[in-house]
Amino acid sequence: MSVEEKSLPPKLPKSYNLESKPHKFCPGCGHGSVLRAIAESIDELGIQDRVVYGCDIGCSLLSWDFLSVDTVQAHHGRTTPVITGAKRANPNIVGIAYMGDGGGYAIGSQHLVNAANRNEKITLFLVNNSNYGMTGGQMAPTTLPGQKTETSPYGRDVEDTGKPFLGPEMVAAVTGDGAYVARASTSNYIQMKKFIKRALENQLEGKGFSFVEILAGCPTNWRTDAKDTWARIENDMANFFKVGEIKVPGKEV
Ligand SMILES: Cc1ncc(C[n+]2csc(CCOP(=O)(O)OP(=O)(O)O)c2C)c(N)n1
Ligand code: SF4
Repeated sequence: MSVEEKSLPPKLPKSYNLESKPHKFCPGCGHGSVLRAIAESIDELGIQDRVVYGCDIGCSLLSWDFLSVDTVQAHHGRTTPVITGAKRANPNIVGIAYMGDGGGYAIGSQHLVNAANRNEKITLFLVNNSNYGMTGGQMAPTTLPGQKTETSPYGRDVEDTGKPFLGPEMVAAVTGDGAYVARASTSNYIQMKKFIKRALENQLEGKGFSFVEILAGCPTNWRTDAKDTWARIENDMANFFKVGEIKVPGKEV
């Protein structure tokens, strides 16, 4: 019996587009596990036919054919108003906007601020890998103090460039009642999936804006091996960006 015959087939989410697998992300990239958690949550909630998924500019756009759901791709941060428009036109859809920290917190940040302020009933997942991944690892609003990137070769100087941007904390401050806000990490898959599923449930219950930032690795631009990628997410990033639920409807957190 060959190795293939003896191996169990991988158990893949039903909402995956199998034709686009293996996916296009670099080995060890955090986008893959975030998208898997989104796909598993879609399956468990039975919403595959209702999802309208929007991906942004940046490595997130490599997910344009990742899922077998209705998909649209938009410019930096504009994914948020595009999905807002789809949801307002048809409130029965489940609108998901997916983007990186460059798209959400820098180049298209105005869209995040205003959608959050209006408490739009959509769900936004933002992957924070502390740099601009797709364009070769430039400094992003989330780059850690002292972190070396292509545009901060001596390490980020916060006196000069400001402190790393705290997205979920900002969203929690500007959203009204009914919003769900959390920060997750790819280093804790079970918790990450729980927050992702809750953010989708919050939209299904019609409560308010739902936002999850996810700490993730970009080993290609960080130039890290598996061990150092993990250590940076679990130690350096999680020490600065506090992981947990920040705003939950009807609950003090
Ligand atoms: C207005 C504008 N400025 C710059 C670019 C070039 N650009 C394309 S992707 C990208 C970085 C995206 O980084 P991020 O949103 O953090 O996503 P990641 O690739 O890290 O997942 C940039 C700067 C662009 N496409 N449009
Ligand atoms: S460049 Fe970074 S964010 Fe983009 S696919 Fe590769 S590891 Fe992922």
